[in-house]
Amino acid sequence: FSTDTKPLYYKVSNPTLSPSHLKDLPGYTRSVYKRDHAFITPESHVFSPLPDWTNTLGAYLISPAMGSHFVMYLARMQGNSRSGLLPPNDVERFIFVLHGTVALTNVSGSSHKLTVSFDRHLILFNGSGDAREAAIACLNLACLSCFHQTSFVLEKIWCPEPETKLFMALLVNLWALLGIYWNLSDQDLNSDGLTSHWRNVVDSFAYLPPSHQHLIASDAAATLAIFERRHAYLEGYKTELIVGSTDAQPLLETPGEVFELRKLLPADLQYDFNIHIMDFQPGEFLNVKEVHYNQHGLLLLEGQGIYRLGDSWYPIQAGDAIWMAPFVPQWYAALGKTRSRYLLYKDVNRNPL
Ligand code: UGY
Ligand code: MN
Repeated sequence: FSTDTKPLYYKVSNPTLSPSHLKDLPGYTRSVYKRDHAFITPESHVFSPLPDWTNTLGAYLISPAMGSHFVMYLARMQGNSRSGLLPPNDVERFIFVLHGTVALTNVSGSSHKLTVSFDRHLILFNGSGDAREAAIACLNLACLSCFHQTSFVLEKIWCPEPETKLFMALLVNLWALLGIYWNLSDQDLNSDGLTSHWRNVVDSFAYLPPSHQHLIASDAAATLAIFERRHAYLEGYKTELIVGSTDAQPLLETPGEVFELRKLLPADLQYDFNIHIMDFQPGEFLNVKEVHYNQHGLLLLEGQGIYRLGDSWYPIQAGDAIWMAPFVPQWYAALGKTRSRYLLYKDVNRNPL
């Protein structure tokens, strides 16, 4: 079988500082800071030890000093790292794993492994059509997957004999159901039952309610994108700890738009913000030239394109971050040859008055 071994969201930590001849030009940066927006690119990140954390460096990309009511920062856990036990009072926290694996433990002792895996595109190939060979190929796949603590995107099973192919598809899907790193979210056996397609859980996020004691720990290097804000309480409503993965979230309707939208938090009243994952194919763009009261924090996870903010137009690539103040005109068009995916903070469900 063939695999593409770049981890998912790899480009966020390893951005292409293109055009490359500008990368080392003294004093040059693509970063911009204006009254109603900021565009922050990796060459201007400044990391320093995060207060209350051990062996962790942080770079605040958005903070109230800009006018936001939230912070967005990157936390680089360097190995043998721990978060502080408590974020400040009434602060809620959202973490999204960009690289590596962390353990999240909460007060009651329950523990979750949050990881971002290799997004390997896999084509299973069984030339002879022999069922035993097929079983061995599938077993190899399962071992590889566990060994790399990773998962695969199965694109195609190639096999001359329909029965064997069906057998392989069933085996692979069985592992998908059993495997700890695999979580079947979409399955499609086509009409003649010959091909199988499923996507695995490939990333992880967690929402921690305000003042909720928890610990994030990592033995090896890991990078997180973190959003925090002081929770705007609503009487009679309480938020809950949430752990999840982008692929497990349903695709939502986007009337009048073409991008694919997933929300990582429930659209329920208790939550005063949401995190959207927005996917654009190259050539797709926002139809609405949005101007709205909500604030945004954005991290481009994959791809490249042009972001319009107010009267400025920015070439953007994976790893770039944006602060959008309320009412800044905003628009995006995806370019290049690969999908654009961004992570977007948006305050919701509260009267702006
Ligand atoms: O939901 C939003 O406001 C989103 N569509 N905005 C954006 O992508 N800039
Ligand atoms: Mn918007």
